[in-house]
Amino acid sequence: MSGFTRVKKTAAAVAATAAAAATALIAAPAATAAPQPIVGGTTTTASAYPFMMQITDASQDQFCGGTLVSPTKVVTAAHCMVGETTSSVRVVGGRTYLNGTDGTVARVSRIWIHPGYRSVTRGDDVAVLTLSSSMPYGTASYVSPSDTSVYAAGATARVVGWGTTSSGGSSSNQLRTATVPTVSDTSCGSSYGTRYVRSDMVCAGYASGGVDTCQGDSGGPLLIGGRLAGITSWGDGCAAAGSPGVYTRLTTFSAEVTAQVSG
Ligand code: 4AZ
Repeated sequence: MSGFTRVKKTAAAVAATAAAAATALIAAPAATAAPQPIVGGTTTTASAYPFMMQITDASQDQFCGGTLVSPTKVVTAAHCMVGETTSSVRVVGGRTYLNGTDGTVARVSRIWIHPGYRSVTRGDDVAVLTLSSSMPYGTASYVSPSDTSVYAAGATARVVGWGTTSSGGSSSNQLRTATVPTVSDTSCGSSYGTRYVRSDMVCAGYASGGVDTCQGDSGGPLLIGGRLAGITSWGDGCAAAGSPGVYTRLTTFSAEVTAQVSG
């Protein structure tokens, strides 16, 4: 794995690593990053994104994001759940701030990790948690298997999370959101080579970088047209030109997710 690849699920203990200067701008989308204070983006609230869940340890320390898709089901990344047990994790809804004590805390009764999951760069980075109690918050709808057109290059996607606001930086106490354009398979393949698995992944970000998900955003949503279309998965660093964020391509896993949500 590249030394720049960041897949840690916690914001803590990530060594600051200077991003390599991009040597080429590949199939640059016309759009450039809007000047904004995740990396880039703006603060938001749990009320604005009621389906946005904190995945925490038993002490309610957040290490990943998740998306509430039914009152008792949360979609997140497989890599967030490696080594976790139903006793070790909690799901927190309705909490805008990492240091808040408001909202609703649920225990987890079942963890489904995609059976094919091996590592983020090999795909299958999806998991579904079953909660022991219902979350009293609005749910997100998610893409159907046939909705593959949502990923058309340049589509506006929204990301949400409490992750670090720079590569190797600190987590955001307040929930943040940003928009990023989807990137073509050809362009993302040029960035990442064989680590980009077209069937299982989709990339998003500006050619010039500047706006991206980062450490601690993993497991959280990539929303397109207001629906869950991706899961924050990996990337080489954060917000660097030529290294877009990589997300789980949810259309590929939609039927399997539905089987878990229904079952
Ligand atoms: C992470 O470690 C992570 N820039 C999330 C997103 C990206 C990189 C790392 C993409 O949670």
